[in-house]
Amino acid sequence: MSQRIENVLQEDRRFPPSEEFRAAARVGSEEEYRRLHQRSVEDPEGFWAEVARELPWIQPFETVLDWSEAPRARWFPDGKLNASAVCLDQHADGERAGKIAIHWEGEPGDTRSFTYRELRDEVARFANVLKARGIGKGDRVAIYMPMIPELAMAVLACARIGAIHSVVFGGFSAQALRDRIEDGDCCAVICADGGWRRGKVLPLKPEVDAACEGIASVHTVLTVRRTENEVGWTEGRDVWLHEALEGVTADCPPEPMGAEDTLFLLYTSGSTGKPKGIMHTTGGYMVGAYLSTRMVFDLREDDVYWCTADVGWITGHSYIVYGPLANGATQVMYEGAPNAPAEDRFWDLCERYGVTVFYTAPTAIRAFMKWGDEHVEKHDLSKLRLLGTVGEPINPEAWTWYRRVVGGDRCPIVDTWWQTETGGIMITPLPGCTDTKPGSATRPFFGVDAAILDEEGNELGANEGGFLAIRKPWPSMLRGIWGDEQRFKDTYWSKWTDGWTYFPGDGARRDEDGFYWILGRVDDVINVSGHRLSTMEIESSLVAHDAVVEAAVVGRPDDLTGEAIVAFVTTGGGVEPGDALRQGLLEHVATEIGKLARPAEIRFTDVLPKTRSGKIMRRLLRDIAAGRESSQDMSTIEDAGVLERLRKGE
Ligand code: 7RM
Repeated sequence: MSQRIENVLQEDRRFPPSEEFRAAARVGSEEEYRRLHQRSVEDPEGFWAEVARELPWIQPFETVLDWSEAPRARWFPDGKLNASAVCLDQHADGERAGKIAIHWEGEPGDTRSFTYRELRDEVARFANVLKARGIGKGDRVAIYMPMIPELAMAVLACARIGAIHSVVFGGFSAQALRDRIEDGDCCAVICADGGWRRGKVLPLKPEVDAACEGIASVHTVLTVRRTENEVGWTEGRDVWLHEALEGVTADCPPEPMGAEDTLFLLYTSGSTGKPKGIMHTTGGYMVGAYLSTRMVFDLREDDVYWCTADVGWITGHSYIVYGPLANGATQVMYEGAPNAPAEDRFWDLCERYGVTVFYTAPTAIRAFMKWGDEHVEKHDLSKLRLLGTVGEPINPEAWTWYRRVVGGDRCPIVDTWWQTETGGIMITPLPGCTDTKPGSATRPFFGVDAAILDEEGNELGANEGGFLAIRKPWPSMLRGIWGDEQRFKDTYWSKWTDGWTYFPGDGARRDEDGFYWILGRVDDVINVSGHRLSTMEIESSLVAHDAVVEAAVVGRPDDLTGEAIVAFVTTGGGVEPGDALRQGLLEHVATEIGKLARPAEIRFTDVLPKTRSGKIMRRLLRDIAAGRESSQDMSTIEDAGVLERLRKGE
């Protein structure tokens, strides 16, 4: 009982899809969702085999799933395919040859577009350059680049020759890059001379040089020229891509890969210790990325899709590179910041390219809210038909703003819950059939057998907060942590004793309609006098107050109550932070949730510490609230100055 998370926030609004949207959607009725979902969990092998057969296999699979060595799953183990052929060749050699795959725009406003045939040829030449450097199947290649087309090409070129890519987000430090190169024992690094960010050139090559210093395994550093930036050069090791491409042909047949061959590693910073190299394989991952993109974004042939994530995160892997391209979609890719040169850059892009499906993160949505409606309203966004969000729980306040101001009260929102480890979207609305509720990721995707369990593994009832669990393997699930089998088992498969129920580390509740409400990481739950409260719900309540833009809630040790609630709050709308507002906020939380959820302390701040992918770093705030030195790995923090400012107390 005491393990449960209390459910304190009530959200009753519902937003059904319009009849028009429903009528044209891939899944347009409740009955159809139920039928398909039921089939997918009662006969997962039958369901996934059908989906998988929609992809072009080099050698068809006969076995669908081998779960005999759980938790290590093998999907389609006797099949062979190549991810770059799935993304490119099937379209380049078919009806989509002349269709635009990527409309790219640099921050300074320069543009490049690639049809599927052009992209395939670029990737094939890129792959030949890698081959000429002796890189081949199973080798690990680190990629450290800005959001330029060559980033997607580098990823696909690795996939084409069977090299395992390990993309490291271009904003990470030299040390973070070095750790990842060393852990993966990479033989090459692909980078650029720099990228554009907020009107300035962000140099990348010096970081690469520092990261590779003294690492014998790295025999090649391949650099893309983007900014004409001066770069250091190591003879023998360093190669310019444009020079290496001279005279290279586009004749590079895709390497036939076993479905269970590793496609990529992607590092996630765990709560403690060194980052985990999450391993994904080729067949299952592609099947998951393909189907989820198609269904969740309800993709149609003429859509112009834009996911604003960086390819350095899993969202960029699955929903910029592999999923949209596997579906033959046209997408927008943008290099720079959302406020460069002005706060309307995203909406300007949406208008000019006629974006129809737009996928972003709550942290961005809250920034747009703060910047003001006028930046959105200046632009014609009438082509938009669907909005998505991912990365954190989205508070109902930001959700309704997104729907009203960006979506013109017309576009459904898909709030998609998933992780680096799950490879693809797991809990999500299907936009043509789900009546959405602001703040809820709604229901499990096809093939996902989700549940809310207590500490002992008992399933909890409606509206009881507990641990989110996944009870069946799914194709795009992680296959391991690079070089650390034990950590893989301990982290994800040992919460319950059966050894095969997946533990994502998030708390959640399921309401009376079977809708899931993600309550945040279970390490973030606060225990006040025996009441286990989700930080997310208190934050949502604070953000619902007119003066609050963003809030982060943490617990600090308290002799009397066990833990006391500390809220870090950023304000907007011209309201002065101070005692009057503090009092107002306490009353607001007391009426919305109850006295028990009232913060013991409210600290106003101009910004919150976030990871580079935009997630609030509550662990760090916990240390600050308790006046402790932080044990956390700071290399993942977006703005290192935040810390000093918070410590000094506003
Ligand atoms: C895709 C991604 C995973 C963690 C996950 C959650 C949180 C992600 C949502 C969400 C509530 C969402 N991968 N999270 N999406 N929480 N609602 N729609 O972000 O590996 O970087 O992070 O992010 O806590 O466990 S990730």
